[in-house]
Amino acid sequence: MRKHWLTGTVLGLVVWGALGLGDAHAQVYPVTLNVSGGVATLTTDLASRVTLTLSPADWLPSPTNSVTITVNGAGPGTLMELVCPQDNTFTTSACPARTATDGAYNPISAKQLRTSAYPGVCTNYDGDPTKFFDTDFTLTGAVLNSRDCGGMAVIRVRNTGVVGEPALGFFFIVPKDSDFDGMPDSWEALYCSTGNTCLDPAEDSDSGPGPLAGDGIAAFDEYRGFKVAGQYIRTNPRQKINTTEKQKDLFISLVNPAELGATSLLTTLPTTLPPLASSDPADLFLNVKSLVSNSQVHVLCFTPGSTNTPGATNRTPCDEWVDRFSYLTIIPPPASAPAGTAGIPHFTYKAADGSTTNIAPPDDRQITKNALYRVPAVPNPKGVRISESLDAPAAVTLPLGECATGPATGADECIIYTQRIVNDTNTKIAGGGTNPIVYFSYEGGRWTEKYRGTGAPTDPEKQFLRSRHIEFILGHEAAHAHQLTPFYDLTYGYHNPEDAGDNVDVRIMRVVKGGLNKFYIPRSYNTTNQSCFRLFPLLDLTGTCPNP
Ligand SMILES: [Ca+2]
Ligand SMILES: [Ca+2]
Ligand SMILES: [Ca+2]
Repeated sequence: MRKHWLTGTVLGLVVWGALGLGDAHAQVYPVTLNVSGGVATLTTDLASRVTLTLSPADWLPSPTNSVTITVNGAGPGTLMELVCPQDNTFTTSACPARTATDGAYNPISAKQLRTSAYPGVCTNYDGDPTKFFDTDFTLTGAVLNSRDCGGMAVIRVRNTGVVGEPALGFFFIVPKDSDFDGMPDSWEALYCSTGNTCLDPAEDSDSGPGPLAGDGIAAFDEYRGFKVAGQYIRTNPRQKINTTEKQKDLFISLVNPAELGATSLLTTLPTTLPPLASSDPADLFLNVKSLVSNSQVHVLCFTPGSTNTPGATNRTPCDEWVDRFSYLTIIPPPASAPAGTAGIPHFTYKAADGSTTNIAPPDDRQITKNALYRVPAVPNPKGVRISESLDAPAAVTLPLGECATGPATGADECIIYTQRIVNDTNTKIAGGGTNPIVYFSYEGGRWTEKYRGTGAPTDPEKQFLRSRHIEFILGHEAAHAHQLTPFYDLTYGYHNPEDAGDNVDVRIMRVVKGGLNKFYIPRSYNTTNQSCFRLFPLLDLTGTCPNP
């Protein structure tokens, strides 16, 4: 299909430039693609009179995000078209609809100067199957509209009024991508000490924490980005300058509640958590975020204070990763079991074909369904799922959380028993009678008093302690998903003693002493545990971390 419109009839749709009087670096120059011996190289015509200017100049695509293109140096007869993935097709609007038989289209691997049609919408996002193979852009006059997180548009400008115009017209890559690897100059420049061509699209060289590089997500797919809690983000593929910066990205999802018909306690606890000081913020995931820097913990499909992907047979699954979870049941212990015996968690999943299973399907929790560059060592990186259970038998010796100590790519599932945590906290509060509450967190290598009450415990103080305890258990179980335990202790198992001040301490410490009811609740992981952080199973060669 070839569509044309003449400048004279739709002049208003083109934004005319001022003959390239702006900053030359902001201009996009036409490129010619040459393929020799299977190697594609671009020739950029820096002498071209015809260039493009983008507004905004540093624009990067994300769904429904658009950029206005100005043609500079154009003469009469200018026509701007989108080069479609299909052979020899150009359009001034939308490329023909693509179907499963077309398949995805990556112009970089195809070594062709055409617009991309990457699978899905973002690296992770799988919510709209009708967009799975769509061309990543449409054109409306001079406005290029993105339908993808990180697509590559190729624009052709025909300009018969310019002397020496190439026979096929001028071809431009938008956003500008000087080395034709799918990652725009402006994004690569964020990570390059000089220039903008330092990244390899297939590389996975994120550093820290821990000695193992990589997070299972290739640089291109980190550029293309993710839909996280409804927002489109790009992640950091490697450090630039700050060598202490942590780069690996951790994806986590909370199901609250996981049981059918249950009412989540997390819809109120985090939002009513009283900040004791502005420097001591309330955040359900704060403990987990101490593992990697705050900005690299991505909580999928999460709205604070709401139910998030609650368990229900007909629920709408979280559409930001492959989520096969359906609901959780706790099978009660037999009547003959000793008091305090825990029930057995029983997960139900719904596989891709709609069948029900009690074993997590292999693709469950996959966070890179649409990845273009699979990392060979980690072809299917997974996120962590934490399920909230409201199970609360009378006994208080039951676990407050559970997580398989398998690797993050295994079939592990984490549970936090919020009602048990609340009950346990209440018991500890009641155990101190009317003694004032004192709260400590572990900071700078020692327990630090953060708050001291002045009388009998108040409701906000009680709520605060419940919330801190839930934060601790959530961080504790997430740690087990990543095996952040440096050793197996005969007394404490895969934990530290309760006074170590780490998120994998066996439990929080509570001491009634000197007329005070003292709560010691860790909020972070120690450096030893951080050094064991991994996102996928690899044998630990240092001997200081547990092997998968
Ligand atoms: Ca590039
Ligand atoms: Ca990476
Ligand atoms: Ca990363």
